[in-house]
Amino acid sequence: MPRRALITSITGQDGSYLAELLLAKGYEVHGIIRRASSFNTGRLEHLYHDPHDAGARLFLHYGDLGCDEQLTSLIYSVRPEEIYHLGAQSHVKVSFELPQYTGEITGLASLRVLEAVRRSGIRCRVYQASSSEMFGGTPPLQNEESVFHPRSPYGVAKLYGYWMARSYREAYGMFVANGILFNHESPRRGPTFVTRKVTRAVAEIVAGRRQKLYLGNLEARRDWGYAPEYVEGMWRMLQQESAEDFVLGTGEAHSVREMCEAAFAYAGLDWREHVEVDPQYRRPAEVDWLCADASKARRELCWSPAIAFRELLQIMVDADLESIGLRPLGAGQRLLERGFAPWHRWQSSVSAVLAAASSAAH
Ligand code: NAP
Ligand code: G4F
Repeated sequence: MPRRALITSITGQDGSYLAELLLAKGYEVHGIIRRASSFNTGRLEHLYHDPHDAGARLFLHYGDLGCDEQLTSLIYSVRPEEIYHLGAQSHVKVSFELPQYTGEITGLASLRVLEAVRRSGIRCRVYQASSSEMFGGTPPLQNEESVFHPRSPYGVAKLYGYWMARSYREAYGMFVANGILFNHESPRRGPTFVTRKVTRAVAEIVAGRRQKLYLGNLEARRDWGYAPEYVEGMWRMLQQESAEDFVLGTGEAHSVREMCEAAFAYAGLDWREHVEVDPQYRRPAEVDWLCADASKARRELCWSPAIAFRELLQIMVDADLESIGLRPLGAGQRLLERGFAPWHRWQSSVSAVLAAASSAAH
C-alpha cells in the first residue's frame, strides 16, 4: 500500500511542489481545493490524471478552510498518515485589509485541522506551515529560540497556529511539527509577492510591453530561497522520530532594492530607469529584516539549500521570459540543467530537481 498524505490547499506554490515531491516518492496524495468560478488548478495540471485511470495517485477534493466539514470527513475516509497544513490567506499586505478573514483562514483553520485529527483518533503526523513573519520585529539572525514579535494580522494569525500546534503536541502527544519557513520563491510564486512581481515586470519590459514597475518599501530585507528545496524540508520534518520545530532559510538576506538591481541586471537593464515607489504598496507596519539561522535543520534534517539569491532570480526571470513567449537568457535554465538534472519549469515535473537537491544535502 502506498503511503497516504493529505495536503490542505494543494493549489498554492508549496502545495503543488509538495504534491510533486510526494508523488515522486510513491505516495498517494489527496489535496483540498476550494471551489472557484475559474480554474485554480493551473499549478497542478501537469500532474493530474483522471482518478478513474488505473494507477492514479492524485485525488482532489473540494473544501474550504473556513469550515471543518470536509477536513473531518477526509481525515476519516482517507486516513492519511501525513497531513501538510499549507492553506492560508498568505499575503501580509492583504492581511491588514482583511484582518478578521486572515485570523479565520490563516489562524483558526490550523485549529480546525488539529481538532479534526484529534477527534478522529487516527494516528497521523501533521505539518503546520509556520512563518518567519512571526519573528517580525525581532532582529536577525532568527532561529527556533528567538522571541516572536509579529507585526501584521498575518503574523499574529500564524503565531496562533504555531502555539496551537505546540499545544496539541504537549496536551495530546500528537506528532505536530512547525516548519518556520523564511521566504521561498519560484516560477510558481503568486504574482503579487515582490520577487515574482519584479521578475514578471523584467520579462514584460524586455518584451516592450511596459516601462514601469511600482513598488513599496525598497529597504526591507528578506532571506529568499528556492521553494522546491523547502518542500523537501517539510517532508523531512515529518520523517523524524519525534515532532519538533525547525527554521528553514538560506542564512543570507538582501533588500528589495538589491533584489531589483540583480533581477534587472540579469536582463541587461538598469532597475533605476524602471522602478518607482508607490506608497500604496507600503504596509502599516513593516518587518525590516529577516535572516534565518537554520543550523538546527542543517544538523538534524541534513537540509541545506543549494540555490542562492542571484540564482533564484535567474531561474525566475528565465521562466517569466519563457512564459510570455521570449527565449530565456539561459543562466537559470543552465544552472538547473547542470546542477539539478532536467528542469522543466512551470508546466511539468521538478521531481528530478528535488531528487538532486535531496542528494546534494546529504
Ligand atoms: P499560496 O501560494 O498563497 O497558497 C495558499 C493556498 O491556500 C492556496 O492553495 C489557496 O487556494 C489556499 N487557500 C486560501 N484560502 C483558502 C480557503 N479559504 N479555503 C481553502 N483553501 C484556501 O502560499 P504558499 O506560498 O504556497 O505558502 C504555503 C503555506 O506556507 C501558507 O500557509 C503560507 O502562509 C506559508 N508560508 C509561506 C512562505 C513563503 O515564502 N511562500 C513562508 C512561510 C510560510 P487558491 O489557490 O484557490 O487561492
Ligand atoms: O513578497 P512579500 O509580499 O512577502 P512577505 O511579506 O515577506 O511575506 C511572504 O513571506 C512570509 C515569510 O516571511 C510568508 F509567511 C508569507 O506568507 C509570504 O509568503 O514582501 C516582501 C517585502 C516586504 O517587506 C514588502 O513590504 O517586499 C516589500 N515590498 C516592497 N514593494 C513589496 C512591494 N511587497 C509586495 N508584495 N509588493 C510590493 O509592491
